[in-house]
Amino acid sequence: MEPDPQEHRGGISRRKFIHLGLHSYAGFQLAPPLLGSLAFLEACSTPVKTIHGACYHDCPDTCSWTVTTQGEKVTGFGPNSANPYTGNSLCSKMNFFPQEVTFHPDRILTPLKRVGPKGKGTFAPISWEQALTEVATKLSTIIQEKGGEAVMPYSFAGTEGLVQNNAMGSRFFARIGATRLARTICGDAAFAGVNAVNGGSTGVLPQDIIHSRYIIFWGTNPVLSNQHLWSLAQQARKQGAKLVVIDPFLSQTAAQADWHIQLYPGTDTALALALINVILAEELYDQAYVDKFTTGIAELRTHVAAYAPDTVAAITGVDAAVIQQLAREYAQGNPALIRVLIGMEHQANGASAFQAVAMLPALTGAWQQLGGGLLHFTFDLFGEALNWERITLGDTLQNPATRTVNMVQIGRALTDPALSPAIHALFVYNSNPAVIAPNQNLVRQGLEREDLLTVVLEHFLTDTARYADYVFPATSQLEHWDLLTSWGQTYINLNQPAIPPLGEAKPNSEFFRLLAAAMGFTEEYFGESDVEIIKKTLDSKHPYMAGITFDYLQEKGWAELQLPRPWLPFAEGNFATPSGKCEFVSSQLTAQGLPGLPAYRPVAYSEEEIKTYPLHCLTIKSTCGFLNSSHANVDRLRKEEGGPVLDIHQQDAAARGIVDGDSVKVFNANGVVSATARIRRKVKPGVVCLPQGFWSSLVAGNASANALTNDCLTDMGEGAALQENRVQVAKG
Ligand SMILES: Nc1nc2c(c(=O)[nH]1)N[C@H]1C(S)=C(S)[C@@H](COP(=O)(O)OP(=O)(O)OC[C@H]3O[C@@H](n4cnc5c(=O)[nH]c(N)nc54)[C@H](O)[C@@H]3O)O[C@H]1N2
Ligand SMILES: Nc1nc2c(c(=O)[nH]1)N[C@H]1C(S)=C(S)[C@@H](COP(=O)(O)OP(=O)(O)OC[C@H]3O[C@@H](n4cnc5c(=O)[nH]c(N)nc54)[C@H](O)[C@@H]3O)O[C@H]1N2
Ligand code: SF4
Ligand SMILES: [Mo]
Repeated sequence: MEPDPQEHRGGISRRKFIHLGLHSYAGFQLAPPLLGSLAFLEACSTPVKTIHGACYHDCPDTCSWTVTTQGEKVTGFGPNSANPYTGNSLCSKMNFFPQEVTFHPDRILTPLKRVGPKGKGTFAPISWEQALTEVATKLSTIIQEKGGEAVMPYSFAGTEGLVQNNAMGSRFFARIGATRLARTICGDAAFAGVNAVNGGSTGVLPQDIIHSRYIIFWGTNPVLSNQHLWSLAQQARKQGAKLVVIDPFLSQTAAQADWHIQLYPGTDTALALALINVILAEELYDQAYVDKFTTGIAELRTHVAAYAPDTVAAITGVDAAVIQQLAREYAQGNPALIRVLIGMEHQANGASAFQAVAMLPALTGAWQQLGGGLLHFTFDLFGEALNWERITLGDTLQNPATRTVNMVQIGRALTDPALSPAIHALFVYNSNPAVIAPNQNLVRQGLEREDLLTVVLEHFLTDTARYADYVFPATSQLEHWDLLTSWGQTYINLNQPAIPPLGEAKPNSEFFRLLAAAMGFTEEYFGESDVEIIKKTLDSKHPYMAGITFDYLQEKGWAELQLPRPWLPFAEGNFATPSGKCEFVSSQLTAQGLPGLPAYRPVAYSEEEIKTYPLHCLTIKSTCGFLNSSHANVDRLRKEEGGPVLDIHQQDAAARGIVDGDSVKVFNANGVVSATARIRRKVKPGVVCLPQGFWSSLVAGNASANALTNDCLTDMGEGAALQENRVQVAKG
């Protein structure tokens, strides 16, 4: 039976509890002045507990951590260094997680009801019971009058824990027949491209990067986004590996590479096809591997004839000689690894770029060596290993005929007069669409609708929560159970609550249980506890799970999937494509009537558009301190970041009379963002770059990067072309 954390509260009032919690953390660090005091003696008699958990963020590292508590106080927090992959460090965003999130003074700790205009952030506290009754009554009326599809969930990976992510929410929305949400803003386009070639995205394991001797980080910035992989790459470099970064921005990773290849944004498909052109022309490919384990080489050869280095130099802005040198070095790199993650998927033809890049290791036979091949996602391994039945129950319960809205187009969905039925109730959890979704002004216009019931489950009054009719306080990772898989490594983690929920916070799962009850739903599946869901999910006979049980995880916190070693998934073919081979011409795509080979297809702008908005604007994760929009309200991290900075080339700045440090406005038909100009050779002429993640409510001009982005979808995978934006910049 799941322990009831409330039981341990011992009747401490919410205010006192928060006070004690905060004080205790500070007390931990300021212990000496307390020595000899009564408080200190009392503290000594309370046993110290160590509780295992893991980071919940949408981050490929999924670090294991330990929390020490004394009574209900958090007295210590840090990495669980026993985990050999995530080791001795959390990241700068998370080092002070207890103070900066769980005990942050702005944390929402009671349900809130809106008392002012939408978006102003004026709320009054309300009891859980009253708030749930009001929401259930309004929701029932909407469902009765407009149908279940008038209700829409909006959630993403604010927590990656399998339970709090969506195990119970998905059941609730299936039960009422709500509009389904296509959760494609991250990863789907990348997956679609790699999947077309390899029939899945699992390739090289991240820990095997130490064996690589030629490493290409292609459109990924691990110094910020994947720090443990970055440190393993440094080990490989010490053994002689060369590190190449392909990125239109001089990222923190590019700055530390042996070779930075700075192409124009969105031109990777052309670059990859040019590398193939050179590798074929110079006979640098592995004939035996290609003959045995691939299909479509003849078509590929014909196709890449149009991508000669000279032609592609003009497209990518990368010299033909550089393209040739890269092709030669890569083909002869031994073992050669290409690391792709997410970055370039956010271009309009991002999926094609992944498709083209994914062909390279089969062409050169790199898959035959440990540390050679493509390193992408690892989530398929957990897909095989675990028993997903209780996590995906909501999907099973869904009526497949229910309509789907793409999360990328939430602005359109909330404002489109032709959408029938219109969305009348929106439930946001684990996401902050007013910051992270494209076309921010349209999203806000939708959220401003008086006839939209908006319910937000959150830790903080985010830009999205400010528009809510009701905000419910969510627990943080220190206060709830969860099970964590990973999309970037091979360890599973059990997160155990270290302290009782602060104030009146409840886990997402509990919110949906209570709302289901308030709606009069009596299905048994709403009664399942978080621990029951976790135990059933771990109940798997798959060999990867050998010895990994709930009890084991409760004791240790983490476990590595028991994968066969050496891990060489495609050394002898065995691709999960329909042909079982690496498909240069994708049969899965041709079966859908799509071109089987990737091609470089630039977005066709009119001359007028190019003249009005001459600069390509990237809106990337260049902030070290934020994770998407999370932590953007933490003073320490915001101070470290300063405000939003626009990287601009000297030439483009001079043409506009802009000097380093000037205030500038970046604008297009979607909106205007204020920033400080930075002229540091980080971008090529014609390209500018803004960080994503800042909350509009906390920056000058009340708008952040997504005020400039478009909600158009990528070529495959229905992803978000967040980096395909044209803008103009002016001083002021
Ligand atoms: N500090 C920090 N860490 C994070 C996050 C964060 O917000 N902050 N977010 C987390 C999340 S949700 C994710 S998905 C991962 C993402 O991690 P990454 O895969 O590293 O993705 P991004 O940071 O989006 O982009 C990586 C790089 O791709 C480059 N890029 C943009 N367009 C192109 C292009 O057309 N071609 C090429 N070759 N490169 C391009 C960008 O300039 C950027 O430097 O990071 C996670 N970790
Ligand atoms: N312009 C531009 N836009 C982007 C990107 C980009 O590179 N450029 N990157 C995109 C990518 S890759 C991604 S993944 C998305 C990410 O977009 P989101 O998934 O919306 O990520 P966050 O902004 O971090 O918001 C997560 C929210 O979940 C909340 N949260 C955390 N834990 C819990 C919990 O247990 N319960 C509840 N109820 N809430 C919780 C946090 O407080 C936070 O406000 O953004 C995308 N948007
Ligand atoms: S955000 Fe990523 S690197 Fe930082 S602690 Fe969490 S999992 Fe680790
Ligand atoms: Mo992401």
